[in-house]
Amino acid sequence: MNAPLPPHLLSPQDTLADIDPQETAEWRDAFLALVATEGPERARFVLQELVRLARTQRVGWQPQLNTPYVNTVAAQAQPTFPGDLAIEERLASLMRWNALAMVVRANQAYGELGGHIASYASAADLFESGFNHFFRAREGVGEGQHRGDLVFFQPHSAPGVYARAFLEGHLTENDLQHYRQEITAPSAGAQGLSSYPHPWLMPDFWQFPTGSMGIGPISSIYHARFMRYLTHRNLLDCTNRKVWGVFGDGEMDEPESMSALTLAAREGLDNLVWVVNCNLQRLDGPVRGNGRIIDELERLFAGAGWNVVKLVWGSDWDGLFASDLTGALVRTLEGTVDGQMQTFAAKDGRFNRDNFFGQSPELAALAQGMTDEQIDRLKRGGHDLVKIHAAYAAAAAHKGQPTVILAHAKKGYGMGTAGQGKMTTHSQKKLDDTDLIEFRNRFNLPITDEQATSLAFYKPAEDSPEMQYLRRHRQQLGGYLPRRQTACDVLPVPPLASYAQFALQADGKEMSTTMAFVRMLGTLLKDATLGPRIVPIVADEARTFGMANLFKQVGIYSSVGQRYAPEDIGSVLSYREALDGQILEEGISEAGAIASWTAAATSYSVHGLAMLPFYIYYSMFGFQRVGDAIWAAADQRARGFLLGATSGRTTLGGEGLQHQDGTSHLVAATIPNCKAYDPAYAGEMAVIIDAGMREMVTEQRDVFYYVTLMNENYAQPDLPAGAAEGVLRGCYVFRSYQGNVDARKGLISSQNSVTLMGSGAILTEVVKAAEQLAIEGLDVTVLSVTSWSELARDGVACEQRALADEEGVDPGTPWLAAQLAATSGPVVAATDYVRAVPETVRAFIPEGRKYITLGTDGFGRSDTRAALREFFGVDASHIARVARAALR
Ligand SMILES: Cc1ncc(C[n+]2csc(CCOP(=O)(O)OP(=O)(O)O)c2C)c(N)n1
Ligand SMILES: [Mg+2]
Repeated sequence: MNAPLPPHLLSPQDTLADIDPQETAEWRDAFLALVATEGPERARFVLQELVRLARTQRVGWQPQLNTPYVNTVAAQAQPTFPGDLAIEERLASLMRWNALAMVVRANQAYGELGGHIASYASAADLFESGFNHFFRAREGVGEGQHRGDLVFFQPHSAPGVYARAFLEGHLTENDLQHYRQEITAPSAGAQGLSSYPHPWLMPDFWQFPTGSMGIGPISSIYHARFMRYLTHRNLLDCTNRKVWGVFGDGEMDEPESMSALTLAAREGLDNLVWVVNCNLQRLDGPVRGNGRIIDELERLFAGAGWNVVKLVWGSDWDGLFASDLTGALVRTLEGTVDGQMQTFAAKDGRFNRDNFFGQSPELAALAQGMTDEQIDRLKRGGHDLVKIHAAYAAAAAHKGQPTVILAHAKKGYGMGTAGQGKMTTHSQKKLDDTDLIEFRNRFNLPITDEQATSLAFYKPAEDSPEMQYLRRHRQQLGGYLPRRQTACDVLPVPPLASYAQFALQADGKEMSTTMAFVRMLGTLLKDATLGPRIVPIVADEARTFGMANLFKQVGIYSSVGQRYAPEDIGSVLSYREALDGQILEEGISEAGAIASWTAAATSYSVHGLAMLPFYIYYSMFGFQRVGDAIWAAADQRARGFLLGATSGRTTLGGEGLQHQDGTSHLVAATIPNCKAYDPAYAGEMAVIIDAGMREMVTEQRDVFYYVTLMNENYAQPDLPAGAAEGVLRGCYVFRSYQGNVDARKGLISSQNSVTLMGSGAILTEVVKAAEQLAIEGLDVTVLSVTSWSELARDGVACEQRALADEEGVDPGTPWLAAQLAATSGPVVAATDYVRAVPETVRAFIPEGRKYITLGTDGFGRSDTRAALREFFGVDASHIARVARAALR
């Protein structure tokens, strides 16, 4: 029945044979005597000395990262349970029931709605322990008030969180009836409950969007680190606050889940606790059917430097382990792989007596005193409130390291033959009458057969001991949770001219928009009020973008200061790390940097302290590389700047196919609260940054800005008077060129005007094309497009209003159409992005005007800018050629 672990999962010493048992016994006895007489500290010393000797003798000994397959907190070391166990168990049962009823009801009504029962069924006790004893809510943002813990909830266990909010009185029965029906709920006077935690959809409730596996875990690490940053920079004392994350064992397979473990350990984030619900199953089947996920995660986390607390067995196993004098029980468990353990979970007590305890006479003897029912009810650690509390308490008290609690559970716990431990349990959302009554019995729910089969929600009387207990415990922990709050300070933004005059009146000076941005940022950082709230973030590219001067100016954040003399110590650009350093240098981890940005960009809500992050990166490694994380940040209502530098497919010259971004503006346009700009000139960029800052930290709107920057140096004109509105709305008339009168006489076509539009670096090619065409006798108007997506949104909004045809509502004219109204001739648009970007505004080109788009479709490649622009057909001569052709 039990398969031993495969050899590659064993450490080298596991495979060694005992060739002299008598000698082994002597060593063993000597060691046990040492522990007994001298105590564990002395024993540890001697072991360490032996290890040192083994290493000097090159015996090839390696430490084992796995501890035995039992609880880390020994029964004797458990603190007294500080609650009323019976009440908490009843409460957990009620949460289970209401969560189950919510999902099954929704699916009875509309079979397509989906939802999950089995995950929360396995996690209910893990959630409840947190709610009753550990998760601190925000009391307020005043002096001395606790600002609350951060809790990341496993997304598909959301029904459990709704069930609790229902008992706490924050959601109504009507709301529960509209689980997964956000759109239709309001017409029934209810709040629709989103499928997963979505701050965008439930802005007063959910804080952290976790629906996409892996993003919750990495985000929780960077949020915990950001709390340290706020503390060390003396902006906000976060020392007594924690970040809790409840995640699935399957979710640990996501690269994002794992990628920042060493950062958490390196930074000593003892304000971070992960609870990994090791129910041994994911969606399709076992997480590690042929191994043990708890062992694997223990090795991984321990190796990464985390404190690991294994929560494997419930209290009723304590007696079994104590009676197991031969060690047969632990040995058998360690020889049982998860796939088998899942089968044991799915079967009844009788099966387990025969097939688990029946494996050896020693085990059979252990089970002798138990009925089949008792065997069936033997709890895994993740279902035992006392053991969970002990593990959480150990985690909360642990200093110097983040903690992971590996909680062993049964998926679909209590769903009986309908779902517990079943391969298909993840997606089960229907239960028949017998299953419902069995569930009721299993958890002693105070409901009738009729209530059970009709899936009646159950709420005890307000003055019942359960409800009083629930309220009292939450009061002691500062209030209810999750609750998303937005009260924060309003930050003033300095006048634009005070930091960007050089850009607004550039007077033809050559510079790149990246250089202009960095210069503006350097000045903004000096602003007494806003400056300290700015969070510059880089992913090992500060030098690429000419930001090295900021190292010295504001320092790089380091939780340990700088413990070395930097090689470039005498330089004005010296690499300076400091405890109160301001720059977050995330190394080569765009996933980490975007998580860091999200933490800063949501600080206004998570901490009640407005911060303003500027994350500057290679634009290719943003929406394309970590697009889902940006989507989650949008869901979390982030406010901040993303700066896609070296943007476009032809401005980056030699870097080639995997560095040249031709699509980020296309993706950015799909995110409703992202305002994306592709300015050509420093003056335009300055106006955009100014407006963005005001919108986000002064007016406090839930938008974020994506601004692309280039590294190409060219002459920067003054921002034309009155252009600011157009810059923000998406375009303005940059310049008009009168066709050369002599040349005009020679033109064959009767049409002699053309309109050119361009954005970003390609605007310079458009301008050159316009100059050429004017020499040839054409009248040319050039529109500088700063945002295709804003133009498209504005156009669509006008179109929608026109279609709605509501009385008294003026649909308005799309901004683009209005700008083009004063121009004539065919319209040619060129960008450094795929043609689909300028295509988004085709509908708003005035009727009868030809519209031709040029872009950089296809893979990028390396060559000079000139060669690339010619290759993609976005250089001046091609633009001019197309304009001429359009006139024919
Ligand atoms: C990025 C991503 N991929 C896939 C999914 C779909 N999905 C949701 S839950 C789940 C299985 C989760 O298993 P586990 O983490 O073990 O949680 P459990 O339900 O077992 O507690 C999957 C595949 C998702 N939400 N996000
Ligand atoms: Mg699982």
